[in-house]
Amino acid sequence: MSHLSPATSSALAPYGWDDAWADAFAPHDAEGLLPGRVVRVDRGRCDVVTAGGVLHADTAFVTPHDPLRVVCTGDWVAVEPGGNPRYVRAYLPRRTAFVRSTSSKRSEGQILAANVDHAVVAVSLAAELDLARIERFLALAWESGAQPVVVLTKADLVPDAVTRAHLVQDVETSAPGVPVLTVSAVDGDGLDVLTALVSGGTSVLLGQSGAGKSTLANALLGEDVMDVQGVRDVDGKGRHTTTTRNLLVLPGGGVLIDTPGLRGVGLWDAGAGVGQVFAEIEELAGDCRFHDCAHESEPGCAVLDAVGTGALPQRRLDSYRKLLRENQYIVAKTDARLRAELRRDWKRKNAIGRAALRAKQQGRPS
Ligand SMILES: Nc1nc2c(ncn2[C@@H]2O[C@H](COP(=O)(O)OP(=O)(O)OP(=O)(O)O)[C@@H](O)[C@H]2O)c(=O)[nH]1
Ligand SMILES: [Mg+2]
Ligand SMILES: [Zn+2]
Repeated sequence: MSHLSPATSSALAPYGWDDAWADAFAPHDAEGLLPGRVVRVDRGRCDVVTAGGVLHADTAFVTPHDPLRVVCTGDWVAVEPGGNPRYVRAYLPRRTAFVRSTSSKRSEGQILAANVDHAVVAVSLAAELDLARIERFLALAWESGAQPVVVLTKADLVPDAVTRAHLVQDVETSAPGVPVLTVSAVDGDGLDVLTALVSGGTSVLLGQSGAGKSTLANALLGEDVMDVQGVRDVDGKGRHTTTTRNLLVLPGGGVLIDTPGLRGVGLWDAGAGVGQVFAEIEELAGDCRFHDCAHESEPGCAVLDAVGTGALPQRRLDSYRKLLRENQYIVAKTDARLRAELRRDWKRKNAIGRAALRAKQQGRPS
């Protein structure tokens, strides 16, 4: 049981404070530290909302070399009651964390949001849909431990209902188990569904610059809190208007984190996430003749059969392979043992590939 006052608990409840957080905080309470949630991080300083209001604090104590252990928007922290500067002394173990690698070439992880329940991927309908990019976002979203949601924004720009339905369907086939919504901040279409979805727990808005994340945040807040800027005329890309990750309390309940647009999202140790994005492929794989089928050219491959009948789009399989490879590459860079295993695996796959090729050249069915 925690010693925290009921006033503290009720002041922090709108930010997601609950009994489990109070229990986790108990040792810090004993040291006289204050509980709070990080609502913004900016260059070594952060804003922490506490029962007594927002405090500015220094993160020097909790900024180790590992970038994944840096304090992040959404973290629950223990902050000093006073001092100049005032320090964040610890953060509570995260329930979930959205992590990406800053580039697909380098194995450097970056945490974008902590303790989120819904990872909302905003995708503009004003641009051509990039399903592979959506799959990439969703792999990280699943991996974070949050429930992913895809929100197709600017629906007013696709007035034709049939076209819209097709676009939604395309995304749905690329996102098993993920709700796909369309919204328009201009005419308010679909906002009620989104409002209901984000009214419980913490949601983070993710996506490219110009996708309309901050516009959505303002629509959900019912007031213009976040700055919004038009996309560039030349290429329709956003202007990177939002530069910090901001945590906001929604009037209808729930907490929202608006984030800066991402140029790219590299996978970060997201093997399980990739599996969930391609759940139907992993299910098919269970019916392959060989337990360790690589779905390249093996006989009795249920995945290739599904591609053959058209049940599984070739694009999905290609995308799955690409993300798996990228993920293995990133993971291998950080784990020598796995790297050795991968090399064995590649050798094995190459051997199978060569055998299949020989069989084909000799006119035998493979
Ligand atoms: N037509 C239309 N335009 C929209 C809608 N939502 C956003 N926009 C426009 O899209 C542009 C970019 O919106 P923002 O909300 O700033 O985009 P963002 O995702 O926050 O961008 P960054 O902060 O740079 O990551 C602005 O000109 C908005 O007015 C919508 O529902 N319909
Ligand atoms: Mg923005
Ligand atoms: Zn197979």
